[in-house]
Amino acid sequence: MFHSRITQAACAASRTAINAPTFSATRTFATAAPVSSAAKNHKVVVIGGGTAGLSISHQLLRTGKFAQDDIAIVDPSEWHNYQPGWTLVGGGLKTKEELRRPLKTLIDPKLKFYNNGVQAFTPADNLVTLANGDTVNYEHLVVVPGIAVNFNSIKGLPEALANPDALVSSIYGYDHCDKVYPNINRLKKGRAIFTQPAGAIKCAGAPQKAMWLALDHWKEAGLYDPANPAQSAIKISYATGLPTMFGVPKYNAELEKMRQERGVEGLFQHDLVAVEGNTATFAAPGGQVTQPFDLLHVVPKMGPHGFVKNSPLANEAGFVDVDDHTTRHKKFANVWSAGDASSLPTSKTAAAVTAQAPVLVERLVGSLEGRDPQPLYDGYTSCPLLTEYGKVMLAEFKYGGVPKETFGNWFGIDQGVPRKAFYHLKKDFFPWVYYESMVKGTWGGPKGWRN
Ligand code: UQ1
Repeated sequence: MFHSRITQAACAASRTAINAPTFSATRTFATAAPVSSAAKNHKVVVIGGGTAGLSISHQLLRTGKFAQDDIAIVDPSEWHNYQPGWTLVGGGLKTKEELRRPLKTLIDPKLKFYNNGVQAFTPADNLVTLANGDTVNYEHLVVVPGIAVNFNSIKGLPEALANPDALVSSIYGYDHCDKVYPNINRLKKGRAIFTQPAGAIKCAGAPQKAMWLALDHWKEAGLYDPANPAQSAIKISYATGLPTMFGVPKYNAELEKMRQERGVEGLFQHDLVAVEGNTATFAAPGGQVTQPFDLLHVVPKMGPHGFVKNSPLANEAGFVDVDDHTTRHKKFANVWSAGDASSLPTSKTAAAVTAQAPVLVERLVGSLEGRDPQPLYDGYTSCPLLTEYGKVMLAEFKYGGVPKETFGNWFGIDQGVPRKAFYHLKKDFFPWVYYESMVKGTWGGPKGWRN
């Protein structure tokens, strides 16, 4: 076989690490805090040490215009996860442990690191209150804490995920992503349902990536025949809160064709609300619908962190209210945002950050120096969509759902066609370049390496 999958034994072994005492997957932004008078002043305070936070902080530092502790990063996490890799964990292609690093090891010593949550923003006073009550002052604030995955948004889900006997799993989280592949292996017959919620999520293509890999696995195991799904041991349904397979018309047409050709039942505008035993309940246009399942892959609803949503920085939906093209806050000129926490109306991916970060950094530094540079973010984002083992459809697009294909432009190939070369980009190159370069501020995505 041309692809190497991790054995079930290795997956099972990795599962024991879930309960390792040193790890806490939940980003706890505590609200109760002792009063403290400690005040710290920084030129730039960056909220979040995720993909956007690390890229932006290090790109700022690499301009050479900042001294020791001029820039601070605030994040309560102990670990940094390469989240795009969790689909590969779901497919048995990587372990979750190899995708994470201790956050502090990724932060340049020239940056001040507050390993703490945020309690409140007071932008009128250029001040952030940390979870421990300390206050931090800034000239410019970059708010990039990502979004929260709300497992509690679906009744019965936390219990089902925690139950080792229930074939209910999710690639959306460190604690659960390594339950996905063993579950796929365990299912020998019956009905598998893969869900996607209505509303904004990280990487809108990932819910179906999990399904396409599972389908391919069952096909190889002789349990699923795409040409004859009715006679197959396993039946597959895709239940999505959205009206289509994908939000961009060009790629949606290919994926919808693929769904039909592969015999997958489409339950559109079906938004999962509850899991109970072997029954899933969906909110659908005509009212609630229940569906029996033998295996369920769930994508929970996601939304802004409370400390962003309940702050003066948020728009009505709770995202940091920035201009679509400049990444600058609409009301507070010294506040910026990018990535998942931002209001930027594009698909939430690491690829989007490769295009957003340089715009934010150039404009912020220009502003500190009294200049007004004019780079614009065009909405670029990408979804390397695994359609089977060994093939990826590299969807790349900008605002308006308009394709902006890197390799289409260079080599004249159609990225609507799943290809082996893109599979290796997704599985091997992106995880490597991410830790080697992107978190250090030297990766420009489709534009290649930057200084
Ligand atoms: C990218 O730069 C990147 O970051 C490492 C990804 O990781 C998740 C991506 O998925 C994509 C698509 C890019 C964009 C880069 C190229 C070369 C198309």
